[in-house]
Amino acid sequence: MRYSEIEEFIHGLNSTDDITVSVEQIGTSYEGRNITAVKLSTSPTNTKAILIDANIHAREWITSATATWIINELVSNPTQYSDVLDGVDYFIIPLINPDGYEHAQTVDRMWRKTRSVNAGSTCRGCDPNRNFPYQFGGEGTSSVPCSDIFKGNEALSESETKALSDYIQRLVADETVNVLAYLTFHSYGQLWLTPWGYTAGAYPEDHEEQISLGKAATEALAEINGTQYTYGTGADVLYGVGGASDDYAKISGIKYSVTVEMRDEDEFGFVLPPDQIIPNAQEIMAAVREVAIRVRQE
Ligand code: ING
Ligand code: ZN
Repeated sequence: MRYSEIEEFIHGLNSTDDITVSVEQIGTSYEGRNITAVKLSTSPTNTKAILIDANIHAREWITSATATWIINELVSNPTQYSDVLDGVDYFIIPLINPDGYEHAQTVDRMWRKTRSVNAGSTCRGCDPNRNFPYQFGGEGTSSVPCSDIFKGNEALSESETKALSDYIQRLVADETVNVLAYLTFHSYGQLWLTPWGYTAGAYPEDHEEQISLGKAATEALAEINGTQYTYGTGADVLYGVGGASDDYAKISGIKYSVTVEMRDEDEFGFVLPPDQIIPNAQEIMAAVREVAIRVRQE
């Protein structure tokens, strides 16, 4: 779907007796597009919640397709997903970088960054997953505007990362909401990446719990279609990254924080064929169910 179709889909959602859908604009992109969050709730007494975002990197199209599939599935059949929905609210931002996404849709399929203008450079944008204010400018970042991992001139320089950061801070400060998990949807590689992502060999005090959820979620995921995921800290499994959103969510007080690298391993990469959208989404739903089960136990 294009940005406008995703917006139409979101704004066309309706609450029913079984599920309440609330749509909120949480920010505006550099080029003026809406950044939209969807809240799903099956009970006004819920406090526990899971926050999900997708497509912070423009070319990772499978991620917004999966987020919208999950929203549609939960809103259409809430009673069939009681293990996902009971006692747990969802805050889902299906397209956090709409400018980059539209650029990838129309001009450059491999675009990754935002689309902001960099003073003194003809290269646009920064890597939004290097732009958060924890370990900003650390490993795996660049100060060169033309780099695909350009961190930006300062943390939260981008309206997209500011919108997400403000939203995280608002939810964390809300005494009626207890956000216990943050999932940020990326592709590709079939990886379940836990904090810390900023450097190898660094672990939060609850590392064992992050890992036990990673094991449970990736095993449940594999049961759907046999897709194998690797789990571990982002820096141990991949490479160290400063200023990423998962570490920022963790340091902001969200217990479980995960970068989910969806299909595939390397055959099609970012250009995943459309016939893999639903199988990918179905197996990701199984992983989300495991996160919900864990969150319910907290
Ligand atoms: N990968 C992530 C990136 O931002 C990552 C990998 C994220 C590593 C967070 C460690 C921590 O580079 C993709 N596909 O963007
Ligand atoms: Zn990514």
